[in-house]
Amino acid sequence: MIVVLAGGVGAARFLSGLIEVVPQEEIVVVSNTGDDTLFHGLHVSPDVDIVLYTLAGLVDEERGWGLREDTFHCLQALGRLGRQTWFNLGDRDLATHIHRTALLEQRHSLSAATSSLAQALGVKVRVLPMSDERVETRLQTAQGELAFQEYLVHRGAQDAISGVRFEGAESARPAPGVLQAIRAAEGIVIAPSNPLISIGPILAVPGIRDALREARARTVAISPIVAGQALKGPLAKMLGELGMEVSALQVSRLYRDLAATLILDEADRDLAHAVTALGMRAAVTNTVMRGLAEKVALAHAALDALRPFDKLRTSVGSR
Ligand code: FO1
Repeated sequence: MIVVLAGGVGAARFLSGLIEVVPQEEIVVVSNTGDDTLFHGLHVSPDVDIVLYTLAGLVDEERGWGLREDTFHCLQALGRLGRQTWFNLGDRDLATHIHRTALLEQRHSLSAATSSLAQALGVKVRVLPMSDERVETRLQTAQGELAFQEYLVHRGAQDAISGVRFEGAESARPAPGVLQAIRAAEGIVIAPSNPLISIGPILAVPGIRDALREARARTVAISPIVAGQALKGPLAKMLGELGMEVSALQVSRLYRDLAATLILDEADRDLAHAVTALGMRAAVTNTVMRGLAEKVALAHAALDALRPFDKLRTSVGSR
């Protein structure tokens, strides 16, 4: 069984390659829920939905979120009523949030709601929220503290950040099955997601970081930074604002206690020795996933990196 720690779009793209290589039933996703928020009274769980829609083959590929060919009539009608419309909830996407919210109101857990959605969408991968309890990613800016979607979508990530906090994390518990999956996994992949605001909230749930530390030898991380730029989203900007280097080497510094291997892009081959000096193995391959062939190749590279070192064909050490 392979466990994947996942944020949104980057993780979902990686997973769409992984399911071509590993049977869905043998994959467990631990999903970030720090982005979750209430819109119009509905519980929206963006990273969970991005992964579910992608695995179901229903995602809008261009945006990376939402459902393909969805319409926005309800949102327009809400706008006419004076309601906020900056978060684009499609008409069919709304069904997901209505169903999840109804289940939560009937005292089902977020895990149960996620499993119900996965089943309805025909997704066989086990998608687990990191926690059934509320953990909210909040960003410190000159405008004060902003909720994650407010920062990212409403304000277009324009504010410089001076800190990140995960409200509720201290008292949250890992969702049922998360720690067991990490302990039982043959391999763990930290997807090419934002380490600060996608993987960070998962690690902030007490117990998860410790379980991962114990599984370090079986863990590989994929750098979401390529040639000093983020594959997607505001990661490069955030690292710079927090005084960190914008490079795959910085990713290595963030994950060195959790993962034995870091997968770097070909463009960052020069950093391999510095990564090794930090105590991680470096595997170099193409990490930019444009089409399915590249996603599948990256999945193979991750699985190769999970094999013992002497079998690691992509590693710099064996060249
Ligand atoms: N991202 C946007 O940039 N703009 C949106 O209007 C937006 C709507 C949205 C609706 C449902 C959903 O599941 C995701 C949505 N996202 C939107 C993506 C989301 O804000 C982020 O990409 C994730 O939170 C980060 O992984």
